[in-house]
Amino acid sequence: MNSQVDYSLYLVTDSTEAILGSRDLVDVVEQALQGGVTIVQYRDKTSDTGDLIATAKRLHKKCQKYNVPLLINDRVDVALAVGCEGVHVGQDDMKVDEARRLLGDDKIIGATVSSIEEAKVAVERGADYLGIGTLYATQTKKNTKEIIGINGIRKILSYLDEAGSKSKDTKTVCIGGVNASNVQRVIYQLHAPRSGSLKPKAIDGVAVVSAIVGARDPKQASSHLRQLVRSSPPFSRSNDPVFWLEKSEDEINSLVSTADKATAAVHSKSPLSHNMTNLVVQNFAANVALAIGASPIMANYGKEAPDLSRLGGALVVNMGTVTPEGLLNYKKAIAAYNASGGPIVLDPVGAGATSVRRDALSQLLGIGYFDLIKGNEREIMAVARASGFTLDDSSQQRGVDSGDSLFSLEQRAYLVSKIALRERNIVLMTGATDVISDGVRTYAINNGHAYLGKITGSGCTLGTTLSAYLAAWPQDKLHAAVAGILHYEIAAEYAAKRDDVRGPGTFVPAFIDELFTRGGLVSEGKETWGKDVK
Ligand code: 3NM
Ligand code: MG
Repeated sequence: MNSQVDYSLYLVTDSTEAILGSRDLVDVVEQALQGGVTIVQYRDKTSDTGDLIATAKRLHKKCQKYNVPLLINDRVDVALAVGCEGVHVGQDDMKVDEARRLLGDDKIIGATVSSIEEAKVAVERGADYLGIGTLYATQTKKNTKEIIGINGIRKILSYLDEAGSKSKDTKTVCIGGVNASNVQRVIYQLHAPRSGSLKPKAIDGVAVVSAIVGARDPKQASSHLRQLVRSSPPFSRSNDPVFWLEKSEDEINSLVSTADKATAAVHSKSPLSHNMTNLVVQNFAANVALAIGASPIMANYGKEAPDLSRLGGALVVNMGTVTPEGLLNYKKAIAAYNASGGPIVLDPVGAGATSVRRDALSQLLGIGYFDLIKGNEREIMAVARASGFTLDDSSQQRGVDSGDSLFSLEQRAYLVSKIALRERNIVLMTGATDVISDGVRTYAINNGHAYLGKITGSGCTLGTTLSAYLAAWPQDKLHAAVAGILHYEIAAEYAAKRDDVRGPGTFVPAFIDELFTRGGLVSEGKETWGKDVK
């Protein structure tokens, strides 16, 4: 029976004044059933046993009407008295195998876990599904043990994936702070795309309490959640990933023609490039955006973001000067752009340099989806760590400028593609050779000029450039980003070659000119392109 259970929208009830209020729980659950919840857990930590059984019986009648399983939190005796479909046990409750002996093989038994060790034990004892939490801090359950975030859930999913068929078959839901504003992103981030014949283990559903029980209109809230759970988030890629390809001449030619089209699209659409950026580069970034044909706005106040996010442009979050207030502003803007589907470029400037920046980066990765993350080698290594990878090299970044490479090109390509696969986005590691990947397709680009390393803000304004390309050519964001890099770096080459350019100072105005005039001519620089990375 368990294999047929639909865990996708899992309602956990709450009878407290703060969430249920003075309403009748059975009425609220019936409305949630009408809205489309797929499974219900009756969770009541305080009522007397007689009342628990009476309410559970009423709930069971309603659930049966909608053909939805009813589970009881903690109380195996209540489940037995009611004859409902199963129980959910916490770490301090009856053990899964003991509950199994009392309930039999046909009943559903779920367990709360927040670590790999707890998951291992619950699977061994025969749990049908795991409730993994706490995802995000929640007012609903204040005594939760640990907030584990997206990465904590991913670690448990990867463990289950690799620990044998029994653990692989165990279903999973995540719990804690899930609501309409984050549910699509959470599900997206907990579904690694298929790679070859392997289909990595993904979350089977989300469990919510307050987003439904605490809603003014529980029916409307659940039907909205159900619709969100079953559809892709606004930022999801329109095209399915294709597998890693050896790039042929044809493919390179098609990339060139896409690059030209994307460049033309930037000019014709003149997309908004909304920069939340640092004090050092604001003016330069605005000039670069204008030169490539985009419309810049430098707006660091998060409250403006919902309006700006609806204008068809893209957001750059540049962490160059991170402050607590700035972080709150970023979060508001990220939520707004994720909601509208407008692309976001994350530029984690100096991310590895201080604990404040590392912490800010993991907070941002935990609360938002970034279509593209760009940085130098050290910044991308900090991104890898924040995304849950363990790296051998423990060296911390010293400044915001990039030093010599620690890795071979192949290693950099591997790292970038792994992060992109996990984050389901595009990752760009800049350097003498830039490496960019969406986890499946990976390119190395050798364009650019050493002067870019001698002026301030060349990395930041590349981020600005990429935002305009993602907004103008959303149908293939990876190729749009490659086009943006080529436009930017080929312009730098032309500028550096000019007779009037004698050093970094004269380079800057020449670079802006070349960005402006060479904008439509990406294919001209084709002969200088770098080789693809295998
Ligand atoms: N268990 P909301 S968090 C019942 O982490 C429960 O095990 C949790 O409520 C755990 O959806 C939680 O309102 C409450 O955030 C989740
Ligand atoms: Mg419990």
